[in-house]
Amino acid sequence: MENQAQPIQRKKRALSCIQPTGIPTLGNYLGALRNWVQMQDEFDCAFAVADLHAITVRQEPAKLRQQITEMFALLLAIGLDPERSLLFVQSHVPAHSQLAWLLSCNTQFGELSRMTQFKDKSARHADNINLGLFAYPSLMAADILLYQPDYVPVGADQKQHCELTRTIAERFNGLYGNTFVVPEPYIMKAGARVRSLQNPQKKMSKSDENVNSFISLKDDKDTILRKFRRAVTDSEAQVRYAEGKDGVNNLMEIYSAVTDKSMDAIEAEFAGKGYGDFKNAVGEAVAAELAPIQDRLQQLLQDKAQLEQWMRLGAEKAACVAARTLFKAQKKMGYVMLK
Ligand code: ATP
Ligand code: LTN
Repeated sequence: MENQAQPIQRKKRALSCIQPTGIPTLGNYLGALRNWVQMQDEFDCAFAVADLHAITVRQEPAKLRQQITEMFALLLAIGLDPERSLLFVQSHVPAHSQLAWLLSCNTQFGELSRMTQFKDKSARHADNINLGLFAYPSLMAADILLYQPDYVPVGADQKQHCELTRTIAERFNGLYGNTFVVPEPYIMKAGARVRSLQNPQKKMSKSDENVNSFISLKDDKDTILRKFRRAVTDSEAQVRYAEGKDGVNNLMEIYSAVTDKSMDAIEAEFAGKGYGDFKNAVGEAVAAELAPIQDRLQQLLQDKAQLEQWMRLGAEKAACVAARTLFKAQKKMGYVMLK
């Protein structure tokens, strides 16, 4: 039938956060941040700097303050658009802490005890196994559920927390009536596991003691070229993607992720050439990808007033969305709501 009204399809929603615990690496960028930029076209997106999560591990106040600002600026520098997406700092929206308490009372001790991140981090920080570190997933569930997203784009390491968020949402909906959208983790394939340049059996990690093992998003061109030159490969001296060639495979994956070239094209490009030329090309390509981001980051950090304005805009918009969900949750649980 002609002219029949079509139901309005709302865009699917996505939400993710990153902790301001240091300068992100090429791994964080290729595995998470870069995908967030692309997702803005297809989804209604919200992205936050998870600064409340950061203090589950001891932070130095002056350094934390700087890292929050830098991480927020970096999100803008990589191309997240504060006019299209919701971009904010978690601690600027009190509803996160408020909903976290309600959700904590609906999260079981046994569930939290099973979280591998809690086990890892409490082993690494044995002198500070605090309540917040244990309760981390119920704050993360609050971050997510407040914005009613359909998807949560994260790396594979966050899947367990996302599953617990689903459990908490389903439990709450079952006990008090339908309140939260039950979201799904959204784990991307390309760049999902960038490996250490010094030990390609391990993932690239910003907390690695060996600075040569990772590319920081703030490394300059010379540093990037030098780190790739030193990257561990093998003695075969042939650029090909194959089992047992973890170092070369990793460099090929990085090169492919930044140039969009296929593995076959890369093998052809470096046929008959040594690793020296190949490593140099990878370094050049990565430096070229990061240079505009670094320039934008420098500019953004020079104008703190403008940055603060973006933070304020994000906080205000986020607070509106979050307040609605919080109100609904409080009311369903039996609280007396003042009009
Ligand atoms: P740390 O190095 O301190 O252990 P991290 O680098 O794992 O931390 P997070 O801030 O916890 O960083 O992660 C931010 C996002 O980047 C997450 O979605 C995570 O899955 C992703 N990520 C982290 N490391 C890599 C990597 N080597 N390859 C691909 N994605 C990664
Ligand atoms: N736990 C995540 C950071 C994080 C997050 C979130 C991710 C905090 N809140 C909400 C997705 C959605 C990490 O350690 N990378």
